[in-house]
Amino acid sequence: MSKSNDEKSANLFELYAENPDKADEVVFGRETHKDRRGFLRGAGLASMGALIGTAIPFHRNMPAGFIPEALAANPMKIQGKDGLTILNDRPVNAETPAHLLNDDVTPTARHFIRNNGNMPDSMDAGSWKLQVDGLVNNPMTLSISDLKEKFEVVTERLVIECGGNGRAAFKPPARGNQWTLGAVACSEWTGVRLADVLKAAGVKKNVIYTAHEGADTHLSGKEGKLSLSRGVPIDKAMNPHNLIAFGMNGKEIHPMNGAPLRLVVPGWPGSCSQKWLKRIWLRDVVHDGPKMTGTAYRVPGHPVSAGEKVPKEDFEIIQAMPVKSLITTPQTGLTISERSMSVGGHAWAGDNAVAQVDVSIDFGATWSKADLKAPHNPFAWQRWSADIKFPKSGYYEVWARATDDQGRGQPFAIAWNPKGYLNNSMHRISVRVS
Ligand SMILES: Nc1nc2c(c(=O)[nH]1)N[C@H]1C(S)=C(S)[C@@H](COP(=O)(O)O)O[C@H]1N2
Ligand SMILES: [Mo]
Repeated sequence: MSKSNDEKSANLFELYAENPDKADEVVFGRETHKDRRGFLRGAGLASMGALIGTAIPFHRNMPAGFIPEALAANPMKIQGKDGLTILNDRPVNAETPAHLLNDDVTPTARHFIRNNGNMPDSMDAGSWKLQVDGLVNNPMTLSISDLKEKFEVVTERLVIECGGNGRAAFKPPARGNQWTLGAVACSEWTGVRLADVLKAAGVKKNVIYTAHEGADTHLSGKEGKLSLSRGVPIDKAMNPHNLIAFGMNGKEIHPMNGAPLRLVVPGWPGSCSQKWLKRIWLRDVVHDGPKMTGTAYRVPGHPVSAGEKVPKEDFEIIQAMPVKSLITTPQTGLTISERSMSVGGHAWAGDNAVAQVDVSIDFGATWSKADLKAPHNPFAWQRWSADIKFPKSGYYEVWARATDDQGRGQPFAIAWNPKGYLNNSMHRISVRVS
């Protein structure tokens, strides 16, 4: 297993102060080539350029472990990303404030980033190969043009939410990235159906699980060691809305979101959606890759009290994500002079649809039904909106609560679990009426 997230999250600058060579390696990639004088070359230099947003003509003059001022002043202005809150720079983890997630289709610039390891050194679409093997009748090695030629290309809006979204609200706290609300997005993905590719490969009868591998490398830099390799039961894998995607919002996938090829397995923890996808391996056992075993992406199979120690064998693999909603407009903390206001946002419900959204302005004493739209396609989030009237001036909170088509709603309190997953407690914003 990897080191704890706390150890990993040492600040970029601390890391550079301690060991500049190591820092270059973890920040800019394992294959950070240095010549004899320690100058950064190759993929490492390319990654630095990507962070800065342009090439560095005089890079030969930069000493080892040198942080360009552009990064020092604004440590993580990631090219092609806008307004994200950086939680961790080693590896990069960044979330999006709720009010910047108001679009029906999340722009690439606002799509969160969750990296477990070092980004791959090469993300060249032309030479990319995907291997489909294991318990299949026809093992295949496919280029991206093979995928486009042999299979139907589809475009869908699909929600990806990190299993740890909302962890920051856990008391006592849970280790790991302290996501607040914004490790979720609904971008428009273009690719081929995972199910079509698996059918072409001919899945053998004894297959029970997929295993996904990406080209990113473990933070330790150890050769051949994967940072994360998860899988899903074959039934879930065959859902026609899972995509092997090569397009994001009408363009190529952003490097940090898995270019040039990734899985999108909506409804389940984001970790099932392998980025920089290189291999799909069909297995007759529950996959046991990194972050599949132990307590990773698992919760106790029974309710526990906050802070309780839970034996390992009580943990179960997280499957569908629970029903949830966000208030994306207005931004929390607003002061208004009128007594009425529109609120709105999105709601989503794992493998299910959202049936209803309600809002309250009196701390949950009374609720009124919001207007709720159908999803653009299954697994897209659903727009909701409501007009609110405030009885007098003062401080209010607007709460939103979604209910799925099985009658399951969002709780007020967090269902605490040791690893800080699945916090779907209600989102609330504050409003002052003057
Ligand atoms: N290869 C690879 N795939 C990965 C990860 C990773 O670290 N490596 N992180 C996973 C996790 S935990 C999440 S939540 C999603 C996040 O996708 P995004 O970074 O595009 O938002 O990617 C998943 N796929
Ligand atoms: Mo995640």
